[in-house]
Amino acid sequence: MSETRLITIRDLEAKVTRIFEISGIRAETAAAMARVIVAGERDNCKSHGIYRIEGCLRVLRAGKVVPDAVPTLNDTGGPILQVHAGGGFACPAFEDGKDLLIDKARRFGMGAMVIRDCLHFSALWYEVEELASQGLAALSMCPSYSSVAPAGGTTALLGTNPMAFGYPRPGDHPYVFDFATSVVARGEIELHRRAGKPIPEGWAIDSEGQPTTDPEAALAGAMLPFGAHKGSAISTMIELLAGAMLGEFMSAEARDFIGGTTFLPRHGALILAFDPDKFSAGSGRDPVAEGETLLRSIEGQGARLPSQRRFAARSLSEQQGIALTAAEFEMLDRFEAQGLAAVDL
Ligand code: NDP
Ligand code: PYC
Repeated sequence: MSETRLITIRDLEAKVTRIFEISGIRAETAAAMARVIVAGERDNCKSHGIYRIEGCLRVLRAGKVVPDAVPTLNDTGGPILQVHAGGGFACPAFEDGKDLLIDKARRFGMGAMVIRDCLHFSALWYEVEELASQGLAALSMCPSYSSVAPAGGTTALLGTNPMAFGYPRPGDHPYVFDFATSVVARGEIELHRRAGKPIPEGWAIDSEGQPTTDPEAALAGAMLPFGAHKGSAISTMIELLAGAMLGEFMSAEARDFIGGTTFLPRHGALILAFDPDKFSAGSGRDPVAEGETLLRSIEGQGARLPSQRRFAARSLSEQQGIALTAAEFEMLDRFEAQGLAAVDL
């Protein structure tokens, strides 16, 4: 194990914000990106923590994302809110639209945020956790770029297509799960490649369609959906709901537009928020209390709830700071000193 040093959440956020600002990103976007990335690092979600900075700088350097895009809100008054990210990063678009989405969910019982033409590089739990913390149930999903073969197929067509769900809990962190519909996120395979470690069997096939444990061959071939045909169907649903239905790219078009899978993809995103009180109206039952009964029964069996590991990691980071390796500090210092010049295309 490499030795680690601690950095406070605040100091890491300031450092990551500076990296993005000196790389030409407008200040509000840089700050929003830093919040999301540092939240990933704080919660020990390494595949979407500071490791993602390099990918963001590379798309910037390649001119594949608009660094000064200002999200614009298109609210026609109904339950659907459209936020045009203008080819910029998704996180400021979500932040700018979030309050209106919450208002809509409270007013109509449900609200939908459609983010158009964005670059979504982050974990989705960040979005649903914010909404569930306001007492709403929430679902978030987006396509990615073709890197996953459908179950029974051999060629990358679907994206890693993540989906996250949040449900409020009284006096506690909300219930949140968030996963790629591939066996793992692509970032996880990339981290194995960098560490020179083989990937477990069952994650991917090579470009000949044969099972592989070589991360390089996996990245060149196709990842596999989780749960065979079931994950494949959920992934397909995400292509349809958050791609086709929105009039935004599906993963194949996103890959063609960006020119491969070496840069982060551009596409749309769909975030849904529901007010449990409005849905349960007239039932005489408390939807959050009912949910709590179930969640406690799960815990009562000794099973862990999704996000419990993450919340425990967060609590530790909040108490002691975030532990980073010397190599990670060196990477951050290099990015801070050199900006876009620190990354290769
Ligand atoms: P993981 O498999 O690491 O985790 C999936 C979920 O399952 C988490 O909520 C996790 O909670 C929970 N979990 C894990 N183990 C258990 C267990 N034993 N019991 C109960 N719950 C458990 O996630 P993935 O590798 O699939 O995805 C990682 C991230 O990648 C996600 O945040 C996703 O949003 C992101 N991603 C983003 C994409 C994008 O386009 N922006 C594309 C693809 C992925 P916990 O965290 O507490 O372990
Ligand atoms: O890890 O699969 C992934 C991913 C794609 C885009 C952002 N994360």
